Amino acid sequence: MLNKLYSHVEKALPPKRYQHTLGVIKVAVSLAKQYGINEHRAEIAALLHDVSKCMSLEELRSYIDCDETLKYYGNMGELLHGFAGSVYAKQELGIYDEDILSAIKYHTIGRRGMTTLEKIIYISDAIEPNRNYPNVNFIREKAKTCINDAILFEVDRKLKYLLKIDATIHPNTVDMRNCILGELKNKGSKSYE
Ligand code: DGI
Ligand code: FE
Ligand code: FE
Repeated sequence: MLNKLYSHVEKALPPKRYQHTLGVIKVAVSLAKQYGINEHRAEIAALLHDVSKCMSLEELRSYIDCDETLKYYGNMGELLHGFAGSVYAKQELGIYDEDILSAIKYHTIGRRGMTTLEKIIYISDAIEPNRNYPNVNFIREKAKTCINDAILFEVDRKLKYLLKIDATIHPNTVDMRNCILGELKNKGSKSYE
C-alpha cells in the first residue's frame, strides 16, 4: 500500500518536487517521533501533501469541496492544491484518515485550531532540507523545541512577504497566526508573556 503511494506520487510530480516531498517526509517523521504522534500517519500526510501541486487550474477546481474557497480564491492554484489534494487522496487513493486529509488540506494556509499532525506537516513543508532562505536554520531549531514558536516565526515571515508583493491573503493564514499566538500566550511562553 505504502509502496504504491510512493510510486503514484513519484509519477505525479517532477523530480525536484518529489525530492521536496521526500524532504518533508524526513522532517515530518522525525517531528512526529519527537512530539509523540503516529509516525506512519505523518509519513502518509507528508508524502501526499503536494500530490495535486502540478494539476491544472481546471483539474484543481474539479476537486475543491469548499464553496467559499472556490468562489473567492478559485483562480489561485497555490491556494487550491492542498484543498484539491485532500479530496484527491480520499477519492483516488483511498485515504480516509480525517487527520491526514486535514493535514494535506491545510498545509499551505493553515487554520484555526490545528492538530499536532497538521502543525507538523505545515512546518516540515517550510523547513525540509531542500529549503534555503534566511533564518531557515533558526526555524529548524525552533521546531525541535516548540512547534508553535516555529510556526509563528514562519507565518510572520510569510505574511511580511505576501504584504510586500501585494498578494491576496487567505483569512486562514491570519486565523492560524492569531490562534497560535493565543496558544503561546495561554501556555505562558517566556517570549510572549
Ligand atoms: O507547495 P509548496 O511550494 O511546497 O508550499 P506551500 O503549499 O506552502 O505553498 C507555498 C505558496 O503558497 C507560497 O508561494 C505562498 C503561498 N501562500 C500561502 N499562504 C498564502 C499564499 N499565497 C497567498 N496569495 N495568500 C496566502 O494567504
Ligand atoms: Fe504545497
Ligand atoms: Fe510542499
